[in-house]
Amino acid sequence: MNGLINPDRIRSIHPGSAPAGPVLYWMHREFRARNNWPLVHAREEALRRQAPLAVVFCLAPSFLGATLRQYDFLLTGLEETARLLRAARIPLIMRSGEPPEEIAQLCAQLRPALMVTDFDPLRIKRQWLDQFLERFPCPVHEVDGRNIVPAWIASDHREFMARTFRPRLHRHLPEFLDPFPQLDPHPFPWTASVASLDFPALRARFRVDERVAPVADVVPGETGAQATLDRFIDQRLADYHLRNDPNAGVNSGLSPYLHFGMISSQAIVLDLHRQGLRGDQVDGFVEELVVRRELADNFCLYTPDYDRVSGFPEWARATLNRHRRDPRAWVYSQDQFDGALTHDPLWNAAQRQLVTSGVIHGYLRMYWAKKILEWTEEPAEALRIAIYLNDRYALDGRESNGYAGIAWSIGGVHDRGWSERPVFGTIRFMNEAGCRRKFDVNRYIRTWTPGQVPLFPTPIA
Ligand code: FO1
Repeated sequence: MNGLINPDRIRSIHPGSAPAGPVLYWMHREFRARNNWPLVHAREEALRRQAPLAVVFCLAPSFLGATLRQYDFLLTGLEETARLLRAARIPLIMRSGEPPEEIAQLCAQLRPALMVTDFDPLRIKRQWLDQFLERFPCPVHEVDGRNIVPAWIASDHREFMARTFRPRLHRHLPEFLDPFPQLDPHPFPWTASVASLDFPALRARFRVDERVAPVADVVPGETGAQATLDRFIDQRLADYHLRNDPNAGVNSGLSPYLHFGMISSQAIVLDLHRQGLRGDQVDGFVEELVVRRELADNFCLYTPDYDRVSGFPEWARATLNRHRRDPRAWVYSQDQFDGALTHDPLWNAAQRQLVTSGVIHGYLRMYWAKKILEWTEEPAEALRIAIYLNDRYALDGRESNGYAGIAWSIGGVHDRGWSERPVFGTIRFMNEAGCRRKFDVNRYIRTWTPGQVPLFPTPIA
């Protein structure tokens, strides 16, 4: 390899002539200065051209139902990243508005030699990039800063099971688990004076729903992410076999940071190796961190309708269809689910954990989504409600991992058929008895619904 980055991490999205000009990195998924391959590549390209380098962020007026909770987390973390970039003499230019329009206007001023940007398989991000290029067709390199094995290398098609995807990934890992270079100060100073907002001005532009408040006990940003990882490794990893017990409190707490790209999964794995950590607990954690997450990007990259019933595998669509007329013992509206007003104290507790803490425990998220399937008139409505609630309250919603997890629960994505039953057909079933075999359900209910006596009224006839 000629430089510091494996060229397979880079896709040239738009060739075109490269006039002399600065290099820009449009950061919209990997909100970090350290261990960031798109930034490493942008810097290498700027060095090669002896050109200035700047990072640009555009605050979108809305983003998949995000509320103040997620925007506050993102911007607070981004302030720290801006300081780290400034220490490397790389300015963070900030704009607000529709990203394709704003970034194109900025490029019309700066006439960059090259735009580097984050890979993101979500529909909205493909649209941003397409609309940007319609307005300003400049050379664009897309770099996968999210996955250890770039999504287009891991597989060139949709993988239907982790079982077939895992060996592909493990085959490529040695080649892509290379160390990140340090972010040294950039030698070619940024001299252009361009319009850029500051953080108070950005916050003043908020037009988001403020009813979902920021979460108090999670510190946004790269330092908070690293501290959370260190605490997990020191205090919880050894007990990670208890990860399916929501009362055990052994999960890493890293999902909000991974969602906003404030920590790199590759850097986490390199950290584990550097500390000589291995064994079943580490394997279990890496399975969640690498195999499941990179499978989720594979799902969204190769399934354009990843958030629709039509994106479910054929066997799942058929079985759900066969049972779409089955009577539902309970039927709830979006508002009843949102208000944790079902007959089921366990489901209500899971919803309150989501609303209160911005995260829902992994095992319970499956139960939570499956019950929405069971208690709605039809699968499309269940999928819509589950995505709406997850995107509205979860700090780690609005990304491939969330869409794949909900599609697994409701539509058998990355799963197989099980014994047939009403409503679910052969979609894997979960119920409270199953949860009671795994963990202390009453304790979890008490934790998340203080004062609520578990009520079991008679089902709707
Ligand atoms: N990316 C942006 O470039 N600009 C935004 O204003 C923005 C808001 C936003 C709000 C909530 C959220 O969950 C994500 C948001 N993102 C924004 C994108 C986001 O950071 C990435 O899509 C995820 O990190 C994907 O993993």
